[in-house]
Amino acid sequence: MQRILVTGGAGFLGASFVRHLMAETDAVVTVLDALTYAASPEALAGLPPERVSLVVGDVADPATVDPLVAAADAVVHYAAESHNDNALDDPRPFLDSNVVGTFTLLEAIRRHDTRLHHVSTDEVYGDLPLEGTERFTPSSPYRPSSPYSATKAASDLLVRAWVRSYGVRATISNCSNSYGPYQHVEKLIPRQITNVLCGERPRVYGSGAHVRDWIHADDHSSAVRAILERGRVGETYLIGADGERSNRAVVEAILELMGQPRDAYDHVPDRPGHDLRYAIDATRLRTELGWAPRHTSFEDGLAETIRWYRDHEGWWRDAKLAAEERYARQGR
Ligand code: NAD
Ligand code: TDX
Repeated sequence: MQRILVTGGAGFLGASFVRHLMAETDAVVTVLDALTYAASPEALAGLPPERVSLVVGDVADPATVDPLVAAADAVVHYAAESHNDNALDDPRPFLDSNVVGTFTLLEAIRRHDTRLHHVSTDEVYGDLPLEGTERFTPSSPYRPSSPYSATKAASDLLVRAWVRSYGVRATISNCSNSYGPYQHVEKLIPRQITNVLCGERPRVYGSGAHVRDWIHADDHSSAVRAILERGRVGETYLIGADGERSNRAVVEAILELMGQPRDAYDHVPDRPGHDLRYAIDATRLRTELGWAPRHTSFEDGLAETIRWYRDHEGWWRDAKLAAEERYARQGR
């Protein structure tokens, strides 16, 4: 039986991973989460209390982090500020949580020689040309273009340096855009679904030709577990499920699945510095670790996600109001 510390375990993906561990393993989990605006402790409701406990605290606070790392067999690090539009407005919390937070965790990992898996993003590699078939690989150069992705790149480089200089036992994953239940309504897919549910038109940044490589949160979680259990220490694994779609195509699919005309959306001013295209080559994960996604149809995953938001208005209503106030200030 493993004792696993999951930082950011009350967020969209951290909680998905905790639910995955509960269903698929006999691990005992401690969640460390600061419960920022993005957290959703409801996503942990109903899990067995003898196997999941929540510690409310900051991953950048050594006094909080050290005893939790000392008591764990492994740490999976999700905690981060995660939204690009917020980072453009106010980058400071991204430096504190993503960079200083990862540094603080690494120092505790080093003291206690605990296994670490660091959860990161494909955005550290910058973007790819819109036209073309090139994809990110584990040896793609780091070329972050936004304040958020720069802090995630910094956190990855810290992990790599702690592996090389101090021999910490860490792996890194860089995953593409994830979707599914409990994703904060500030993100593309839940924002547009809840817009339609509220009688508002979806809002596409710029031309909407920008491409993201979508993966269901459940598949992101199963990949992280495969890497934690069978990944080679010191290695980077890219996680993706061949789900490239333009933002326009995603919004049109949402509209169609929700019984609206496919063109019933608006173009709004573009995000400054907006990355054009992300695409993942997950060969290492598939061949070395034998991982494969379970959600192979994006349209089915989207339909299921739409049903979830339709059935959980009480969960998203207040967050939606706050997110839309932020967007109104940004003109998006
Ligand atoms: P999220 O914003 O939904 O959740 C982040 C969680 O971290 C929240 O519960 C928040 O309270 C917590 N947190 C933030 N700062 C903290 C701090 N200083 N101390 C403790 N807890 C803190 O984000 P998410 O979408 O679940 O992303 C989780 C991780 O996965 C992030 O590291 C992100 O970079 C990475 N990632 C996300 C995606 C995606 O598409 N969502 C894709 C690839 C990688
Ligand atoms: O209203 C919108 N309209 C729109 O066109 C919103 C919210 C977004 N967009 C565009 C911007 C992006 O091209 O949709 C795309 C996806 O946007 P986000 O959901 O904000 O995600 P992105 O910026 O691509 O980053 C996501 O994937 C990588 C996560 O938020 C990150 O945490 C993760 O690292």
